[in-house]
Amino acid sequence: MSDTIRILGAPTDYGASRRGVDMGPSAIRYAGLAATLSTLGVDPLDAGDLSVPPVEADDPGRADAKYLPAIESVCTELADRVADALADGDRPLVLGGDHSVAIGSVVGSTRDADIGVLWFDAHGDLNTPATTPSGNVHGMALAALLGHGEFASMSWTGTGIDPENVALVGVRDLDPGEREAIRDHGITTFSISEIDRRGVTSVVEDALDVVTGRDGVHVSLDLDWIDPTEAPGVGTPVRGGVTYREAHAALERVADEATVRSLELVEVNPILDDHNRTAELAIELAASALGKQIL
Ligand code: B3U
Ligand code: MN
Ligand code: MN
Repeated sequence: MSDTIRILGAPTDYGASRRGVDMGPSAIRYAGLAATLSTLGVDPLDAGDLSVPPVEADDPGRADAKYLPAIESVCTELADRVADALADGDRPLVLGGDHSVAIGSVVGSTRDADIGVLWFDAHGDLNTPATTPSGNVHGMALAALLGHGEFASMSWTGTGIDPENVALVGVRDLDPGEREAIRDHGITTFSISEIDRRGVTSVVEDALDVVTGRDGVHVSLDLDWIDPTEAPGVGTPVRGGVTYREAHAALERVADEATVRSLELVEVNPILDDHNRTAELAIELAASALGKQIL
């Protein structure tokens, strides 16, 4: 793999109930993404944004999976763009957008490979249209990738990823149907309480044991994983997240122990942010995940 990071913006908010995450890619670029990546000795290649029709122009359609056809079209294109980047030897860095874009990133990343998925999130994103409390597809992205419920019959979400190669880290807000999904499908899940008890490094090492040893790892970083005091600019803030240092420690372990094949930064909402600090944090954490050295 070359040292080029191919930046792909996916400015969507179809999967979220609040406007603003569609501006995430701009906010992250404005906060200095390319300059930070250059200091790591990698070559940032900005491939621009996918074209996404404005949400106002579309009807949400079914209440239990809002904007699903629009999400399908964005994710189908994103999957191709991610797979193309990898085929050219570049590493894709996807900028969301709400977390539904992960359906495109992971489908693309897994197309010609056997990968693990590390999902850092306050939420489980394991709802299906049958269990969702909101109808928002960002709360279903991981379930879609694992082919749960109705997603089993949708070809555009299919990855063939084994639930054994997935780890969910730092969750603190699960819906009843998501708890059932974790139990029924045996998804390795580390709650925020486990991080409290054992420390983030030990938890992330266990998560890495689950997801490594294949063609690399896809890191899906939902910024709401971090405490809202540090990351206020997210669509659905949940109190009690990981601290700034814990977040860095976690992603530094990922860089040390895994081959990061693809990465995504999602749910940055500049409308709700404080002077773009959540976008800045997203960049810093990407740098840690890509092997930034302090000394
Ligand atoms: N679990 C809830 C809330 C939620 C999920 N992801 C985010 N919020 N960002 C749902 O709507 O599925
Ligand atoms: Mn999420
Ligand atoms: Mn979340």
